[in-house]
Amino acid sequence: MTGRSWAEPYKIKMVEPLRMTTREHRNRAIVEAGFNTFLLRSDDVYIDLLTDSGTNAMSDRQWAGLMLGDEAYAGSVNFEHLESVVRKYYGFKHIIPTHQGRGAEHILSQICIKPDDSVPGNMYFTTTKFHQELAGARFVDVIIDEAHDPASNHPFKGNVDLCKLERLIESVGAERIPYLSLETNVNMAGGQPCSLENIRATCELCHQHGIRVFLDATRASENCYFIREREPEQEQRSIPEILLEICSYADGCTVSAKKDGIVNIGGFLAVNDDDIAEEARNLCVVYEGLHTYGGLAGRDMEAMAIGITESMDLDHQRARIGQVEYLGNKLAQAGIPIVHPIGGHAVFIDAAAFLPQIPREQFPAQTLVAAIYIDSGIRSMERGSVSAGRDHATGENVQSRLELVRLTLPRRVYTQAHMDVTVESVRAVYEQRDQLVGLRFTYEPQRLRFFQSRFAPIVGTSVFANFAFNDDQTVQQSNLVSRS
Ligand code: PM9
Repeated sequence: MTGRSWAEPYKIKMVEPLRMTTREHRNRAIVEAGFNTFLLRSDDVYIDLLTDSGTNAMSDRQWAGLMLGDEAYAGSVNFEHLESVVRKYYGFKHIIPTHQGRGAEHILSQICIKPDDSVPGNMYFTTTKFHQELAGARFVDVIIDEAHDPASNHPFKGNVDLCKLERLIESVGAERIPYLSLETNVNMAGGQPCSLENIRATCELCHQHGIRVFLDATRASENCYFIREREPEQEQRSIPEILLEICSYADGCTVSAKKDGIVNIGGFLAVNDDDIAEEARNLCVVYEGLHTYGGLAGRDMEAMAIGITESMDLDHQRARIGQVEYLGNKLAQAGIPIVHPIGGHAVFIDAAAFLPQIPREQFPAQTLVAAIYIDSGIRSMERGSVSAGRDHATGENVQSRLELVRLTLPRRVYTQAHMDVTVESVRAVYEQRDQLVGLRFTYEPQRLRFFQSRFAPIVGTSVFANFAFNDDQTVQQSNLVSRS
């Protein structure tokens, strides 16, 4: 970026009012939600930084595209548009639409994985790993060590450690590795990119051993932006050029288009192999819908085709990632421990450093998420030991080295003022951090537990030790104050 300020390359045409609540109301709401922000009503949320998934603002072009929805059961023209856009930007031969990313992960895992296989990947993603395990595989993390260190400033913390990968191939044999799962802009590491050089080298090593590589290209265009910014000799290239090169090394990809595809719903699986594609179309019919709509309305596929095209624009990425940087820099300047470098889709707070008095088994990140919500109504997400879940084979809690809170920025939704308010709230909680107490499970679901689990504070009724309220205290609608 130059020395001049940047501004969003769009103006706002429609607004959605936000509602502020009182602290008492929020304390009641988080208790009712079992201290899990996934279980809050969105009406009780002021600034929603839970996720960038499906929460993006569509453009006027995308909304216009909805009106062009061809809702024929079979052979929708919107599918043809989507297919041509995915071929153009990702370069893969076959595309199978799915209702969202995990639909594509399910199909790919069921086709490629046999029981007792090992699937290496550059850090796990919750739904991706879950589908791999459901199909019988063991996930093996082969990301570089720096990815597990919030303070490391490595520019490409998403990179695969080729030595770890070679050791795995030697120990289990290439025939027990159906594919390597290569995530662009690694979510759980803090939205950290992979370098083009590492992607090339990883794919080469896999292919030498006859192992396929499937990208999780959910945030691939954001990864391309970082390659352009940080990798020597890439700064003159466009995002589509870099993306095509990345995909040219791989055998296919799964995508949740709800992220950098800027839509509210949708995803796809794309592959080069004819046999995998045939089987995928077959499974699509079973689990998603006909292979030309994959669980989506025609209008959703149209919005996706346009959204993918918009995500290739450099100014869009500069403003999007620039906003994440703005929030991250302000938090860092305030002394808040965050993951460095600042990632693509979110700022990740290092909850272990923020709350050193709370042991890991009392879930410091889950506690911090609840505390930020109580302070301001800002909703964030735990990305630590709760998300890591239990080992599929032993049932033991997976020891997550990262204990993070994610402040995730939906694309084109919030302004710089919302970022300032967020910084103020995190600072306010930081000033009261000594008062925070940890959490224990009161309900733990068997699968993807972070979505639906419930907690209670270790002592008292609130994660703020000095905040108590009576059980018979009812919160009236009049307690709500609207913010105009
Ligand atoms: N990611 C996120 O908030 C939404 C669900 S988990 C809270 O980050 C990657 C890298 C993702 C992802 C979802 C999926 C699954 C796959 N890969 O949610 O099924 O970040 O569309 O995609 C979420 P779907």
